[in-house]
Amino acid sequence: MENLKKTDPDIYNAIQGETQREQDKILLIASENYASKAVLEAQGSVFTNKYAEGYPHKRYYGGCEYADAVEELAINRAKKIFGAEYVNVQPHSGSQANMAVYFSVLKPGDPILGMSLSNGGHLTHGASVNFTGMIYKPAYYGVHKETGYIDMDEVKSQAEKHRPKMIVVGASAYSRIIDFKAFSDIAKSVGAYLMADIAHIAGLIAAGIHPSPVSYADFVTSTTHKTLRGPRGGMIMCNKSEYAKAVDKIIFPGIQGGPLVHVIAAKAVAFKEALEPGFKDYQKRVLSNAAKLAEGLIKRGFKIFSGGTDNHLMLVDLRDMSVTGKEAEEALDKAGITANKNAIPHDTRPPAVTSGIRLGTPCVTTRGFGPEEMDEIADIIAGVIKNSSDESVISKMNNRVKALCDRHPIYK
Ligand code: DSN
Repeated sequence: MENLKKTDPDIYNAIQGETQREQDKILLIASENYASKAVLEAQGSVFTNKYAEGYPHKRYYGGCEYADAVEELAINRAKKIFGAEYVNVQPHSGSQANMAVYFSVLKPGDPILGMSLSNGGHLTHGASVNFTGMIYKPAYYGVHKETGYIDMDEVKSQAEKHRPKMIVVGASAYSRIIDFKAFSDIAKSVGAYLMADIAHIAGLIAAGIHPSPVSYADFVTSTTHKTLRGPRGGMIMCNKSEYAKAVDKIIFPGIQGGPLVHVIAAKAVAFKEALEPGFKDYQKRVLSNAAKLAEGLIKRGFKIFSGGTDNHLMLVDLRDMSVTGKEAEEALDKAGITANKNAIPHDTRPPAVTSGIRLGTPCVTTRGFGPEEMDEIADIIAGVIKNSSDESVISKMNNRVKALCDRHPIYK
């Protein structure tokens, strides 16, 4: 990065600082990952210079032969991974992907049904502060207060009551397997479109270790940077040509201009990596690490919401403890563990405080941590949360974090 260092030392230093932070901390944010060097190289390539409005072989600019090749590779690899007929790899983000689906088949004021944000859903599934809550008429379902599993009876009764034009299934903080077929049956029974937002679990689905919604949902959207381990971005899949046409038109020229060809190139690289045999093994380890971390925390007296995890994340339920989600997040940060506070479904504390923390294992698994490290991390987390105001304990825990991170360098 010699050129950057010379041209802009401030940005160079920030990148160096961030690289060091990602090395020295244990990253447990469930939606993050370490993209490979190959992905980073493609994303940092000359394709950032290229305008390619339109789609392969139907562009509004000349000189798109390499952009076409890149986008076709990305599309074909994504089709192969997920078994979808049509894929649009241009969405700049998961939010843009979702927006394109809504805009392609709904009208302002149409009723929609999604998982509530407070129960683990996502902003773009109808939250009042989001465009989806402003433009459409949202209704919500959630999880059982007792079991923590999605309440399918509530999904059905809400669908029958509100007659949504679209049902959205997917979550940001849900640790159990999602029954896409059951959602599809309900959507069909009320004549609603079904959109599955698999942003969090795309990598698990790609590896075949979480059921896929591709044959059940009318639209499947995702980000590419979470468990899928690609560059920051979005994608949309569907199986009907009329849906694909509508989505393509909304993405461009509807809501986006020139595609980020450098990001599409990096998506293609990530998809190639996802088709390699090692990817399945990686995703299996993400899952076994999450299970081990949950087990380690339960063993040390913590409650995991819904009793455990079937995927890459878990919600640590602090409702019975004196420490809030906010305090836990801050104490963990001091000890070198990066995680986020998260409302527990039916939380009585406000969203800026919360009674939970969300932990995920995609990052730590990528850097090579296994079951032993998971148990040690559980021990460190327990030490920190139970002694959140004791600086000497936090400092000891920080030394243990550093030792773990030193043993597993990133980007070696
Ligand atoms: N912000 C993402 C997450 O952390 O789950 C969702 O978009």
